[in-house]
Amino acid sequence: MNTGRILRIVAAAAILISGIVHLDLYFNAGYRFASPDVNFGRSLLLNAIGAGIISVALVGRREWFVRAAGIGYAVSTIGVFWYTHAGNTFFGFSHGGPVFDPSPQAQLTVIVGVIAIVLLAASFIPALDTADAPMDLRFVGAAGAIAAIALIGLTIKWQPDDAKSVDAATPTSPASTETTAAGATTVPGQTTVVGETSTTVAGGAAPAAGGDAVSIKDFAFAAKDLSVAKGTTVTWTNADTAKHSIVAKDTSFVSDDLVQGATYQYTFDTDGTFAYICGIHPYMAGTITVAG
Ligand SMILES: [Cu+2]
Repeated sequence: MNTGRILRIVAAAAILISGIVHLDLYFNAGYRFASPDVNFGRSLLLNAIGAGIISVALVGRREWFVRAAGIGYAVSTIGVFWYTHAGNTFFGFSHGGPVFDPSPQAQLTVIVGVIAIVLLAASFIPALDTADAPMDLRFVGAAGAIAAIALIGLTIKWQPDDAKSVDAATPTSPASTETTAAGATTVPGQTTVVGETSTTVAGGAAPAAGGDAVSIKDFAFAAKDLSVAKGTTVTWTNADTAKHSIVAKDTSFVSDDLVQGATYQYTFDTDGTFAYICGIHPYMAGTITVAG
């Protein structure tokens, strides 16, 4: 095995890892539904599929454009990471603030991306890129199978987590209702969220009475884990300058992005523990436990 092929195989592994991370993010409701209007998940899926195709091609082929595609994948992936962390919006996703706080997934993606760029760039040095012996097709097939198992298999592995939380939170008795900040409207419940409202409280208008409060401050929910009685309306208030949002793991409630001072309310009419995260910073997590 020559140096060029080793460089390409290690780069292919790095790119495959990046693709798997993006697939994992796709099954993370906070990223997939980072924007209420745009399906950010499509760009995550596209990234994962592209990573799978490019990594298999890199194992089997040494053409310059295959290696260039690998570099292009890594550069554009890191580029989007940088772009969204600079306050810009990509497919409806924005990091939403000037704070540089990459998630563990983002850190891993950047590291493997840099590895892929360096190795593939090195493969353009003629001394390192001696011609391959003809590739054994079984080897290419095995690489393709590994990529397919990693991408499709892990897809299946991660689905039950979403399904589980949906099961746990599916209303069995009176369905959940959503209330506007004015407390006026209720939306007859269904697991699909319809018509929830988040409001910008310009003058600091008091949220509807009787709700339990969760403040969002310093990129954390407080209280992180809240227990309420059935029928309680919980009010989240964003005290940070950065935008945050509330996204139930089962997506039974999803707020718009909340600017500083904005509130979001949801009435819990079903027993259970409801995990949620911030759609912009998915490492921000909390739970609401509802007991009759
Ligand atoms: Cu946030």
